[in-house]
Amino acid sequence: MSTPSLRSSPEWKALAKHWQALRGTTLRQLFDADAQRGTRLVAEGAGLYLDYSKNLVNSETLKLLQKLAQARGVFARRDAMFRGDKINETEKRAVLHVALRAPRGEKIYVDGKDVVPEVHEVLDRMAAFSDKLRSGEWRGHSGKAIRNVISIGIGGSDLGPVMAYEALKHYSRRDMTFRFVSNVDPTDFVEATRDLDAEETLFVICSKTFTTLETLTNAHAARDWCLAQLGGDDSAVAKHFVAVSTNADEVRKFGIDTANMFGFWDWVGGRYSMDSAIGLSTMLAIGPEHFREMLAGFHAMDEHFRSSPAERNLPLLMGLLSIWYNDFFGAQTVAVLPYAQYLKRFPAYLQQLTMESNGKHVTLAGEHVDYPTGPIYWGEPGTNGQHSFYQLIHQGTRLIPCDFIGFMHSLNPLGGQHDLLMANLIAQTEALAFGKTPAQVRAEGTPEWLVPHRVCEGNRPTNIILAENLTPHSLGALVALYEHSVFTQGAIWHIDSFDQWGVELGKQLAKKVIPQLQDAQEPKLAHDSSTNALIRRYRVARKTPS
Ligand code: G6Q
Repeated sequence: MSTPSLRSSPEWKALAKHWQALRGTTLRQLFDADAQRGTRLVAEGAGLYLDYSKNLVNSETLKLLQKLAQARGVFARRDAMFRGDKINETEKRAVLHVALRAPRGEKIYVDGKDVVPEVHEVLDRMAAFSDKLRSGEWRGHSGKAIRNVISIGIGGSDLGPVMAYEALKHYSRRDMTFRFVSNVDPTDFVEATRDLDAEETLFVICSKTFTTLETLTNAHAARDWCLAQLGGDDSAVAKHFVAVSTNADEVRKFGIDTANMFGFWDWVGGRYSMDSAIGLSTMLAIGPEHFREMLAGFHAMDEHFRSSPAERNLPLLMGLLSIWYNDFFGAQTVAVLPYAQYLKRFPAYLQQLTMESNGKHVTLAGEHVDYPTGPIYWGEPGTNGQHSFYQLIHQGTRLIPCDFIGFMHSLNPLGGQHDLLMANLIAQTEALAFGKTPAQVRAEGTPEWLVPHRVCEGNRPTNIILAENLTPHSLGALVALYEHSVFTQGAIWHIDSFDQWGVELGKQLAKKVIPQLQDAQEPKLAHDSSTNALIRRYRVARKTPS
């Protein structure tokens, strides 16, 4: 794909000129000039409400950003994704996480084959297995029902399941234990299993490739742990291990019966896979019906993204606003601040989705970009963050656009606590937008020398995303909102949001060093002097008892 330079396009130049004109304007002025702004710059879709009025934009900005989207082919690329075209150009793959939540009967073709029936076949198998396990019909090797599920995976094969389990804990089986092991640090596995009985434990090994070092290492540790408790009988593996993978050969080699394997496809990227069989642990926790509700939430947002007009299209608006701050204001990060304790892993999940997707330095044509791409996403649940890093957002020297996420009702109502939570969300966005002027600070009787310290300049932009309740449906819609916002940004930058060559490199790197740490013979080291010294130091320590 040949890429006309982004920065020299008329749409970009128009935005740059507009930015020059708008940059001195404050949110206070924008709100004063338009009494309806807070109800005008809002949009709704798939059960989510987006208030984007507290952004440093006016109608002209939005128009110009939409023109940019049009000129950069965002809509054509979106349609190509939904059609099953191979838009992951560096891996020559379709990008069809949207097919994972397509309703039965919809048709989406990859290489001439409708993939929707296969998706539902796997979902049905997952549901049948979940029902069996949750009802106690599926028994462990010694005949006991399964009460503990440990999902082993890493990156895209872990972050989604962990996040979804935490987010939907309210809907989960409370008489079962669900844990997640990802790190090759043995502590992760040991802590996850120390109080469990292997007779009642099922391992779900999640790996698209089934070759990932961390996951395979932990899977072997799990097998040893299991067999040690179950009398060393290899046939126990069939009752205590299932696999989620695209690689049947490796699954078989590991010793898992492929009858206990749940497949997915190369057109599902790791970070886009929580709604594929990678979400088996989610389904085991919340049950097939809730899982399907979650898929319906994803699908509702897909349809919204596909068919809503640009000015009311939530993911498109969020993606364009992100471009506005990242590329024109020079903002380097975005804070994601869920006012929901259940979403405590949501920022970590989003870090992978956003940064692995759009952390790219060349265009699809292989040219070095001359504009900043993917911003850094980070965050913590509110109100906790208010007592730590919000200081920098309010009064620091950096511009940090924030996404505030909240729910109208609590799943755990307790006195007026939910009101306090939401009051904080609302008040923070107000304070960030409008700050506290010197006059306001003085009116509080503040001595003059203290006034500059207490002034908050405001003008800090925020998106506010609200849903009625945290449900499987709203979680699905929320994740899809970010997926498509990431897509929009990547499409504007003309980068491949669906490859991850840097991650692939990481997978290779340690392989060379491992034998150099472990070999009995002193290895011949030809790294740089720092790496050589570190390896030697570790080898010495390794021989010394701790
Ligand atoms: C996701 C990435 C990466 C991947 C893990 C695990 O988009 O490719 O995070 O999910 O490296 O890979 P496997 O599922 O193949 O073990």
